[in-house]
Amino acid sequence: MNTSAYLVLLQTFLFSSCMSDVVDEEESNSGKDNSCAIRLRHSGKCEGDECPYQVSLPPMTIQLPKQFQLLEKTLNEVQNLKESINKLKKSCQECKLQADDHQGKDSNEVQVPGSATPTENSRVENNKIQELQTKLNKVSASLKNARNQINDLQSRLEMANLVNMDNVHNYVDSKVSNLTFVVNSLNSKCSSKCPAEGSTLIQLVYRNCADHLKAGKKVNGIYKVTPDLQNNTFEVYCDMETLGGGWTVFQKRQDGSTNFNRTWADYKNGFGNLSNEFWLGNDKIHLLTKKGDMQLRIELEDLKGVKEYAKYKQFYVANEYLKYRLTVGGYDGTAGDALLFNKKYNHDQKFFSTPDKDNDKYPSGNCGAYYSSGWWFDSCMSANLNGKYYHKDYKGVRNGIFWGTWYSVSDAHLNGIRKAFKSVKMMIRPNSFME
Ligand SMILES: *[C@@H]1O[C@H](CO)[C@@H](O)[C@H](O)[C@H]1NC(C)=O
Ligand SMILES: *[C@@H]1O[C@H](CO)[C@@H](O)[C@H](O)[C@H]1NC(C)=O
Ligand SMILES: *[C@@H]1O[C@H](CO)[C@@H](O)[C@H](O)[C@H]1NC(C)=O
Ligand SMILES: *[C@@H]1O[C@H](CO)[C@@H](O)[C@H](O)[C@H]1NC(C)=O
Ligand SMILES: [Ca+2]
Repeated sequence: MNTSAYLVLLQTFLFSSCMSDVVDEEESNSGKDNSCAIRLRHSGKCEGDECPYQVSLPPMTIQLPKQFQLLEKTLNEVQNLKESINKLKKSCQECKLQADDHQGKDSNEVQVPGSATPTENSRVENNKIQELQTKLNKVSASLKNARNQINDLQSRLEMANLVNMDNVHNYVDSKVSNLTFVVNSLNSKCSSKCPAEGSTLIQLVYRNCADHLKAGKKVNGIYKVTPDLQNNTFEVYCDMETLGGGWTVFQKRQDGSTNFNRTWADYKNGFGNLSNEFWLGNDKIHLLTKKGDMQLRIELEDLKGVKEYAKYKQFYVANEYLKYRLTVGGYDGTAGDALLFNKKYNHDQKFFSTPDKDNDKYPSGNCGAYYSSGWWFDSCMSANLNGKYYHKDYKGVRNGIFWGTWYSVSDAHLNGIRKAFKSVKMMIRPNSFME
């Protein structure tokens, strides 16, 4: 079991409907039984402000050690957040009514452009949103603190390896994403309906490039994203043009300026230059894909300028504990399905390997070292987009950028000549995104 699993327990308890739902209280009476699968309660005597807790997750119970006083603090802050969201919601409705009023009156008047000053109402709205944002940040920081404490408990809880953490994980993720969704939609509803608020749409959390696009950003470039409130905000490159835009790019090759023959640590944290060639980093790719609804799009261009693409409906990279295992499927495109080539060469469900870390399926060597690349090697590969950048076709070890269904493994007529590629791009976008 890993660290995030304990955080999951914490989150589950924070966001589970047992605490009554953050926004829709009217609906919380119904379906109480199945929404309340996980419980956390005091168990035993407190010593000072340290109380033992017990998490019940039928059919098992986990006894948590005492250092969980932070839970209460975090819980209170979530409670506060809940209240401010409700307040915001209420004032939002008032605001909307006034906005409608306003429109009614306006129909007989001539509006002078630029003369409208923000009403008292919208200023109040603005403050509320800022307040809410501050609170959200606080809760996020508090969750990070709680995680540190939970880290200390990791080894002891490792014994209790009975829970199917995937289920818990999914349950919590859907709760958290729903909360974020509700906050975001509430927020955009409010600021778009308020008079004189203009086109400035304030968003609390941008999870990825698709969120930035929805907020009106239409220019390719570097943006900040927070895919997971418990983790950090970081920069990504957004492709806002291809097929409606909203793509978070996590790999780019175009001129060979960045060396991809790198260590596990480099692939974990990312390397290169977001404006040019880079690998975003496996931890970040994990955070971006963990909600499980990302599609992958790969764009390839050969030295003659011919362009092909491969897209996959499903794309998920697990965390470091699971060696960044790849889940990929649902191919469509023109370049061929080189990731799931055949029984022998299949990159789905393979671990990540680097020249200094052999997690591959090849028993007598390290594919990462042999092909100078970090990749989800099988034994070894039918695709490797992190290979060496060659400026022209080459011979010898096939350690260049490789996509086995385009320039095939068995192209006899190529006479041992390896094809080089001019550019490669790997990027993701939520499946729910509407073009
Ligand atoms: C998200 O929350 C809303 C309002 O509480 C609810 O109607 C909806 O069913 C929830 N969706 C999911 C996927 O939980
Ligand atoms: C990759 O790096 C290793 C270790 O630094 C080095 O021995 C090897 O020659 C490099 N491969 C290429 C193709 O540059
Ligand atoms: C990244 O690349 C851009 C464009 O090539 C360049 O202007 C910038 O200085 C580079 N940044 C770093 C940190 O190397
Ligand atoms: C997310 O948090 C984990 C645990 O603290 C950390 O190992 C990881 O590097 C973080 N990821 C990012 C992208 O900051
Ligand atoms: Ca091996």
